[in-house]
Formats: sequence, structure tokens, C-alpha cells
Amino acid sequence: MVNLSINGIAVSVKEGLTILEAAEKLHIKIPTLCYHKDLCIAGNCRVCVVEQTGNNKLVASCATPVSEGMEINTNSLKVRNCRKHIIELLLTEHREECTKCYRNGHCELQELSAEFQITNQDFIDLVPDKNYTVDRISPAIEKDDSKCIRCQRCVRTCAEIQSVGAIAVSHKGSEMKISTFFDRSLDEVVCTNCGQCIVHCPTGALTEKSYVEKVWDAIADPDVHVVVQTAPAVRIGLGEELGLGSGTRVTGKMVAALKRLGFDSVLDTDFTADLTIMEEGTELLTRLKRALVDGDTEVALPMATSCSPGWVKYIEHKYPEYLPNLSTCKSPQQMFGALAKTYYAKNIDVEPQNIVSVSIMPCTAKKFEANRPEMKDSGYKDVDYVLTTRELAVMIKQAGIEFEKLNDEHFDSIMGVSTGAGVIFGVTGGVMEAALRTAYEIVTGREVPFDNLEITPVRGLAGVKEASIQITGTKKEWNFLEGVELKCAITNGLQNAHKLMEAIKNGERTYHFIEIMACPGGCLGGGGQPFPVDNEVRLKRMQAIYEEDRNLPIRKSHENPEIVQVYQDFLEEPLSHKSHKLLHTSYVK
Ligand code: HC0
Repeated sequence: MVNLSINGIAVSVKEGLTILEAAEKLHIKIPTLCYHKDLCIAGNCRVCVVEQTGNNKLVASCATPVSEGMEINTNSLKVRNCRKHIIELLLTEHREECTKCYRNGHCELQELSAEFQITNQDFIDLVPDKNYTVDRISPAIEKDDSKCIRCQRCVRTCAEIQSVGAIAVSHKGSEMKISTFFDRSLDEVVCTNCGQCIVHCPTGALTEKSYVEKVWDAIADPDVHVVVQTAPAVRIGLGEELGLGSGTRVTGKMVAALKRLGFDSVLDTDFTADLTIMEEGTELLTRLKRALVDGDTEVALPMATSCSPGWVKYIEHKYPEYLPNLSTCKSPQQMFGALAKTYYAKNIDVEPQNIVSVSIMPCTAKKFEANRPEMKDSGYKDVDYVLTTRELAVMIKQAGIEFEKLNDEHFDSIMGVSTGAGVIFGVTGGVMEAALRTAYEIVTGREVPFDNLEITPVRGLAGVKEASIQITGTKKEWNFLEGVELKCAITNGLQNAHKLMEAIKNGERTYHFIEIMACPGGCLGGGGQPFPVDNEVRLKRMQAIYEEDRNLPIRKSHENPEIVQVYQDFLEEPLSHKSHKLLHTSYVK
């Protein structure tokens, strides 16, 4: 242990901690900008300076380890003046259009300048003299260099968490900027649209492309029927964005709010998550049969999940030779879109061209996915507009809805009933767990032999998880699986996906089925979820998802009555001709 004093208070902390972390133990808050718990230390903004009494040195508290006998002052006159000047200097390079900025009210720089009462400008404003780039080409992410304070949180996120490297530092000194390959648009480089740069950016330099106005226009149009679907992780993120605390479950209030906003049908992506289990599970069993019975050496195993559009883009860029391993299933968002303009349209007797299909997602890559050329199998654009959890919160506030006072309401039917298996899609390991709940019962004809249906090896925030299931007592038609040890792996965050893919490529690991989600923690940690985020927040959201599952009356996809109905009335059976046309696709880079 190391003994030191901070602001005259003695504290004893573990060796290796930084001054910032030691101060946290005393509940002393030191302001930060470039620092983020998810990322390696950069120490480049210096906002966290503190004074080391004795030698009167100013040091960056995020980057300085504690040492025995250290005496630190976090609030001396020298510290306050220095911090204030740093903030003022950052503001000279930052286009201050707070009232017009997407991050107005959620900007860390704005918060600091309010705290330090920066009311005058002692330094020359550099913004008008600089030739800043504003990139609005991508359907998912906008990058405005005039708001950038060069803290490099986005660069570290893209490299460390996602192993993508779409953005990097270019130039030096006052010319230094955050750029892309040859300064091209994010739409033209290896960006996966995951939006992790957005949730880690302290200002409005990186934001999602907003479609809020388009959706308001559609709602106001009497000639169209606006259908909305809500992703699993939105129901445990929306309350947080509206001030209810991390991990608050607000499914019923969310539905009530969507109805008050004027959506004509309020439906659930979790319904098509259940449908994905039927289609993807059947696809996996078909692949296994081809490999194990027919001896087909061409069959691509392990089969990989395909519902995370950030992961799909990653595999296209980084491992194109593994594209055949991707399940051919579209994501639940896109399955929903294709059904909304076919099955659902017919059911409510509305012409598909008069349906506007909106989805609320915790994810920015879903905006990109909806715009992919592959996603028009209904004959129309399957999903017209994608809003993030944050954008939905904006609409709720604009409409003057007192969210916390709303009474719970139910999703409309059909395509509004879902199961616990559908909801756990929103957490890393959830697709795997949902698939195993169903596959086991189909193959053996017996109830899943796990307490409470909870398959714990696939749960948790670890980067790479493995599970294997010994299949015994199969039904006659599945006896080729008797005794087979089904090997699975689960990852979250693209850096972990990279590790897993390398292990597979090098022959170090073999699996039958892998689940990969692009964002840390899975969709609950998506790029469209509330700021700020770290593992503590992700854990609360994860517990909320599992609580949601435990509280649902049906917890296995194949038992969803609306899934049974959609096959009876429309799709016939998993992997049918109609399913193939509407629910499956292939990605060619
Ligand atoms: Fe997800 Fe999804 S679970 S990707 O993370 O599979 O975004 O929440 O909506 O589509 O269902 C995100 C979340 C979804 C889809 C579902 C899947």
C-alpha cells in the first residue's frame, strides 16, 4: 500500500493507482477530458492537473502514479487558474455553437466551461481561421472537426476497443487533427459504423446522423401508416437517457410513449429476434447435417451470427474469406422490416408503399444496415428510418411527455409478442443462450436441463467466452448429433472478435457456432445508447436485461405463439422459399 495525502486528507491506496484514482477513493472529483475508464491513459488534455506540494509541480493526475508520502492539492489557486486557462485554450479551437449542437446539454466541455464560469475570451479564437472538415456523407455517423478538442478518445476507442483503426491522428502541432485514410469520408473507409467513437467523444465532434425530423414528418402525414419496432436493449437504455438511472427497465412506459408520439403500430424487434432463432437455429442444424452426415467438406463452420451490422462490416473488411461462415439470416431489424411491408401490411390491409417502417435501436450501425442495397426484399426499403435510443428520448422530450408518470402499455399485435429469449439478444451471449434453449429442445425433445433456463457459461462481460454442450438422447431425426460436443464461442467488442477470428484462422480453436457482437457488452453498450458509459453502467444494463427475461411468461423462442402463427399463416417453415426470399441474404464485399 502507498500512503499519501490529498487536500490534507490521509489515504492509503494500492501501489500503481494514479492520483486520479486515489482521489476518487476520497470522493474528490478531479475534472477530466481525455481520460476514459474504458481506454488507455493518454494524458494529453491536462485538464486533470493537480499540484504536488513540496515541489510545487503541476502534474496530470490521470497519468501520474501515487508515491509514498506524496502531498497533493487538487484545488489550489495555481491548479484552478491552470485548469481555467486550459479550458479557455480548448475553447479557442472549438466552434462554440452550443445552442445548435447535437450534444448541447450532454457535452463534457460545455459542462466544464460552465463549472469554471468561462465567460470571457482571453485568447485569440482560432476556429474561423481553420479549414475544418465536416463530414455528413455516412448514413450513420457525422464527424465535425470544428468541435474536436483532439483528446483522441475516439482514436483510442477505434483502435483499442474495436481494432478497426478507421480514425487516426494526422499532422503535427497546431495542424494536428483526427482524420481518416487520405481524409476521406467515414463512409469510404473501414469504419464499421459501430458508434463507439460517439459514446466516447466528450463533445459534438462525432454524432449519429439524426432522422428525428423525417420521422416527425411521417407521423404527421395522414396518408401513411407508421410502424415502429423497438430493439431489445432500448427498453433498458431509454429510462437512463431520461434521467431514471442506469439499468431501469421501462418497456411498458416506452410503449406508452411511442403511442403518444403518434406511431400507428407499436411493435417489437424481439418478435423477429425469436424468428431469427428459428431460422438461424435451423440453418446451423442444416450445416451440421451437411458436415457430419453428407461429409460435405465445403460447408462453412463455425457458423457465425450475422445480426450485428458492425460485425458484418468488420468481417467484410478484415476477414472476407470468412463471409461464407456468416449465417445467411438477416438481423432481426431487417427481418422485421421485410415482414412489416409484406405479412403485416397484408394483415392490416394497408398497401406496402403506404407503410413507413421506423426502428428504434441502441446502435448507429443499424442506420447503415437499413441503407444497404441488400435490404429491399419486400420490394421497398424494408426499414425506412432508424433512430437511436437517444433520438427517441429527444422526441419524447420534444412532445412534452412526462415519461416517468406514464402507465405501462402493451405492444400491439401481431409482431408484438416476444419471449425472454428475444430480449436477451441485447446482451453479449444472449443470441447463443436463446439459440441453445431452442436447439436443445428441438433436437432432444426434452426441456433444457439448466436451472431456471439460465445458461451461465455464456453470460458476463468477459471478452471471449466459450461453452460446450454434450448432446445426448437426441430424437430419431437428429441422431447424427448423438454424442456430439457442440462447441461455441461468444465475443463482444471487435478487438475480441479479432482475437477470436485469429485463433480460428490459425487453427488454435475450433467451434461449431460463434456469436459476435460489435459493441462492448453487446447491444446494451451500443453506439446509440446514453452517455456516459463504462463497465459499471454496462453491468447494470445487463442485469436489467436478464431481469426482463426472468419476468416474461414465455422464455423460449419456439414457444412464442406469434412465431407459430407467422409460420402457419405466411412463412410455412424455417428456411422455406418465402423465408429465404425475405429473411435471408448474403453479403458480398
Ligand atoms: Fe441488437 Fe438485434 S440484439 S443487433 O444488439 O440480433 O442494435 O438491442 O436490435 O436486429 O433483436 C441492436 C439490440 C437489435 C437486431 C435484435 C439482433
